[in-house]
Amino acid sequence: MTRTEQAPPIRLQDYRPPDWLVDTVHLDVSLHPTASRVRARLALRPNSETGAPAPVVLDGDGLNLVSVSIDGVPLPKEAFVATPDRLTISQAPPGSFRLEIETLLDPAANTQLSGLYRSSGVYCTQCEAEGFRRITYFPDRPDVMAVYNTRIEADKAEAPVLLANGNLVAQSDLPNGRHFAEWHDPFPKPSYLFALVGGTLACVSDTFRTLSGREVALKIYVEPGKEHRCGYAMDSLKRAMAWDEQAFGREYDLDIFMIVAVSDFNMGAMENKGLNIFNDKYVLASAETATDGDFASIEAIIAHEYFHNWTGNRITCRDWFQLCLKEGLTVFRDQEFTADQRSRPVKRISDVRVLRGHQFVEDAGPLAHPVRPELYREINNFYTATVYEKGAEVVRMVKTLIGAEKFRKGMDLYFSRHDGQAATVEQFIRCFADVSDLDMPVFMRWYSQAGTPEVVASGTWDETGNTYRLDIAQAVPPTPNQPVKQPMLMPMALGLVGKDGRDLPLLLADGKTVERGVLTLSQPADTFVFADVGERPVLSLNRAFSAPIKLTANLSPADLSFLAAYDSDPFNRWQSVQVLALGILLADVRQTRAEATREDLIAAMAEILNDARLEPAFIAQALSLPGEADIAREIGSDIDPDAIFRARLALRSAIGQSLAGTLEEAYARMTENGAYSPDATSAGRRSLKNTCLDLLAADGNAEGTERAAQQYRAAGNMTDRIAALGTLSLHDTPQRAQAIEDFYGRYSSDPLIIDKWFALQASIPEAGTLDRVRALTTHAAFSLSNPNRVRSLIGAFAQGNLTQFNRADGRGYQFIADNVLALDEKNPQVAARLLSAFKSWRSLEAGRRAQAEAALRRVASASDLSRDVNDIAQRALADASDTAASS
Ligand code: 0A1
Ligand code: ZN
Repeated sequence: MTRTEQAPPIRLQDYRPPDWLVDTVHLDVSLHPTASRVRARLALRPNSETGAPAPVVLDGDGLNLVSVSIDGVPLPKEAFVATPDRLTISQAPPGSFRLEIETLLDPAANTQLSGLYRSSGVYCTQCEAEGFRRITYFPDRPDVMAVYNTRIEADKAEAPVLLANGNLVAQSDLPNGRHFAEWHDPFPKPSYLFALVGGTLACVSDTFRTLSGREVALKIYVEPGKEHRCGYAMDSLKRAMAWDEQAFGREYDLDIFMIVAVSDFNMGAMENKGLNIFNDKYVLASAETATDGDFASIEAIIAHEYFHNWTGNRITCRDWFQLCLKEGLTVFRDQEFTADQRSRPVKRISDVRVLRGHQFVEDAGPLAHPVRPELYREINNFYTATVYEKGAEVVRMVKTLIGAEKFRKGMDLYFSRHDGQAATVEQFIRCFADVSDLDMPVFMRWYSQAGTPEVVASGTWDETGNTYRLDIAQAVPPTPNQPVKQPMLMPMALGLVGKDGRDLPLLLADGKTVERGVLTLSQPADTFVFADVGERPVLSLNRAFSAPIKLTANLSPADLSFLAAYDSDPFNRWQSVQVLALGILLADVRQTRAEATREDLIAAMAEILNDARLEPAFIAQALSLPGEADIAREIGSDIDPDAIFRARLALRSAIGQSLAGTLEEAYARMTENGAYSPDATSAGRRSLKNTCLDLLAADGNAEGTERAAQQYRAAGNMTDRIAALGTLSLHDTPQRAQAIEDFYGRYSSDPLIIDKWFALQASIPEAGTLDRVRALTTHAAFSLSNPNRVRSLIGAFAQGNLTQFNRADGRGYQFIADNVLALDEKNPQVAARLLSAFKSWRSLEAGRRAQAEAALRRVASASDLSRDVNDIAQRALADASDTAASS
């Protein structure tokens, strides 16, 4: 089979327990750049659950077998069949036995960055989802959990540091400049959590005392010379460890916890047991090199990987369809951590921005899939916003539906009932159903039905009866292979806001109570009548975004302005400004009249800007309009990205002009001269300051541009410098050219900072950008082999520059298609992610749609495509009414 030919898909309904279990794995790895030898000794045992003796069939991927033996006796050639992708022993001995396999690997040639590879001279592994089979033949599925012992041997000069999961049990020098280290991990784990590292690395050490008083050694390994940039990561780790004890009662379980930062990594980071491996972008930070956003990402990702120790590692997934069991839950946990460490409302707003900007877009296009997919061809393509972000929303809804106390009880039950197991989503939700009245079968639809529910709410006050009637209808739109949907069970947090801004009591006319301010919806249409409502209230619905839905409510511009100023729910204050803005932007794009005027919006913003009780980070969010992708999503079809850009620019300019005085004042007030601190309050002040800077320059006036140029030159930290450069980059002036050149001169020796320079230039919404990006692909600092470089230049262009990727002449699509094909030969995972930039192509206007389709078809018809890219291309092109490609 060539790479392009399609293997049959993997289906959830076909799940069968493994025929063989592995109790222990002894790995003996001898590292060499082009010829690393791996000896694996597996203790295999027939799975009593599956009955009859079965052949041993082990997964491989591109493997080169040297030898195989059973219980110490080499297997004759006719006793097994080995291909690069599979090892089959049809006549296995009865009962348990020891299987020894030797394979030979070429880490230097491994450009896919899956399995064992070299990153800037450091040996490392990436085994999720199916990378372990690139190291040795194995039942590479998460429900096979084994205890691992890993012995690594290497040239001491080349790899003085040798790490693997668990605790170090032995190490010693060997003849000929070689040495070895042996690690033992006592916790049974699936193969995707295996890791080893070897190389020249510096180590930053600390310790953490657990709640029960055990001392854990903490180690962060980085490229020598970068130790001073690990402080924030270490601090975040210790705070995450303490938080998990307090919020979830979870203590760390090994005596050592290690993090290794590498510069070539397909994703953000990986939760290997006791040995997390990170993209160095999410470890290294200092005031001079990293922005407030980078610091926040580091804190969140360090926490995320650490939290996986319980949600993912101690309790793992039965199969890859259950991916959201670990990812959705762990994202929920890291979101809660950040909310507690920083500002809960601001965190909620930024999470919802991400959800709408990525997940809602995915859910509305050809790549839409349920939180738990029922079928896949390439699992690496399902590490998506839907599995992660919508997956987290589903867990959040459980908590909102049953309340914090029962939620904690359910979590405790989950940990005690399933510790050490490979579990399913049903088993997880069952724990909550067992401690509450959660209607589990109906709630499970969140896992099986794709698409963003559309909810329409209408409230009316009856003056004579002093009642308020709320009608709420919901529908879930059709998605690929799911034309018809059932209603969802969702928590609807609400308030009825009285004239003085205070919430009126929520008394249902039927005598039922509204617990914790949350209604439960489960029908296509629900009606609630509230009693004793003595004044016309303003409806504040879906507070804190209690359900991940698209909501339309009968609120007038006056109601929205009122909520923006007075709602006790900060999320809905922000949301009301967004709704006002969206109405104006959509009307501008469609050339219709908006209900709300620009003046309404600007007055609402002014009110927030002048509200001294609000935190600056919140104000910054309220002054930031919906993004171009949000506007496109609301429009839904026949999208003209240029019209969207023009409308948004015009509105930003109007805000900047009308509020100039107030914005200038706030800019001055938020400016600090002291030493940089990455804490949330200081970051919030910078965020507001830089939002003001940008709005003041939106219309391109000379004073605004000069202010940005000035800030660029004087900046004492990366946040202020890159923000100023971002504002300058939107205006084709001599200051921009100067600053772009200056930036490269200052930071050319630091690839992570040059990534910002690439991304910024790739995001310029101007016709010249494509040629600029094309030229930058030949820049000495660029490389198609490094995922961070690819994402910052080509990825930023495709995902973050709506007008230029979607150029009417189709050249943006052609450029991305060319790069997907070039990249596919090196790194299919990253190539497939880049191709998913086409996920909204069907909603474009006809001309662009045709251009995008042509580019997609060119990719789809290329010979020798990877399974990764082929899968995305096929699904993106599948006709909405045609189920052939995806079923
Ligand atoms: N489990 C990691 C993400 C991850 C997924 C796949 C990878 O390689 C294909 C690497 C990392 C997390 O959630 O952080
Ligand atoms: Zn994760």
